Amino acid sequence: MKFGENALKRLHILTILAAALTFFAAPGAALAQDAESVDAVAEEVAAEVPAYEYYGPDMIKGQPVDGAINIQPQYSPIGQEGAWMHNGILMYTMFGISLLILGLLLFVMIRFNKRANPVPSKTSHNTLLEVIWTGIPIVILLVIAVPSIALISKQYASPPEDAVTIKVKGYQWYWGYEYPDHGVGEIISNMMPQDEARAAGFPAQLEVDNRLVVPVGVPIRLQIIGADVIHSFAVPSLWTKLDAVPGQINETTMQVDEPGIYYGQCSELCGARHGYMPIAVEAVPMERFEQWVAAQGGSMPGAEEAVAEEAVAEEAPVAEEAPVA
Ligand SMILES: [Cu+2]
Repeated sequence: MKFGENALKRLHILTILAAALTFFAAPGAALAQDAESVDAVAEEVAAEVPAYEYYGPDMIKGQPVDGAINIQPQYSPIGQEGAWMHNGILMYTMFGISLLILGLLLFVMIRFNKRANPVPSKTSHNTLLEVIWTGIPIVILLVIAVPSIALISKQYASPPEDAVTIKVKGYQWYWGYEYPDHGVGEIISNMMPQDEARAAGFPAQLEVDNRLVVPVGVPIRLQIIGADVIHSFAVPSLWTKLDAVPGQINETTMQVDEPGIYYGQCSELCGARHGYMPIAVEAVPMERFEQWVAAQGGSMPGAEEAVAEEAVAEEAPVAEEAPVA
């Protein structure tokens, strides 16, 4: 029967078509499902990671003020020590010596002028006096040298093993900050346009678009290098200053005591826009630093394994549910 044959053929073709459809559609459906779950996870992650907001101008610390005479306030352990060296030892020593010299000059001018002392003494040597005026300066220099050399050696001490590593790169004319421990690639930090900075309450020519965010209270290993010419990474209120030399990594330890914004500048004449490559350090508590790292798409060292374990634990019940659906 012709009709029956045709019907059979049609049925056959339909079966093949259906099979083909199933074959092609099934993986498609699976993919779609995967894409959906990936989207869901991404959304979940985005919901968990709030966008990081930089500190406002109320957090600016360690800025120089008008009419001050000492070095600006220090916010690091080594800076405290440096400030003590300057304010507690050097300033008193300089002041004392200056007063002594001024007193001696006035005494000589009054006591030994032509009217008060018409017949001058012919003395040319006085052993005791000579020993005193050689001995006292030696003692003064020794008193200064001991804490001074100790301070220098501390400034150049290697950072401890567990320090947070940040690579600082000086460019003509901006800075790059990279966080290899946290999987955060280089962040470019440019000066904020001056009118924009002023409008937001920040000091012009010191504020930047992306700050160098660091955790407080822990040592930070700064690995400093120049990309093109010699720059110098300097933040006075954190007692940090080191040249950024092309082809050579210079290492120093920085530690910030308190959360805040600390400003610095490139301190090596590096070209036309040398004066326009400021440094802004934003020191934050560790939880906030973790937030910032997450907002950059990085993760805390050791966190990746924990996340992987969690993911495995979460996936298991989903696999059990799948056949039911
Ligand atoms: Cu520079």
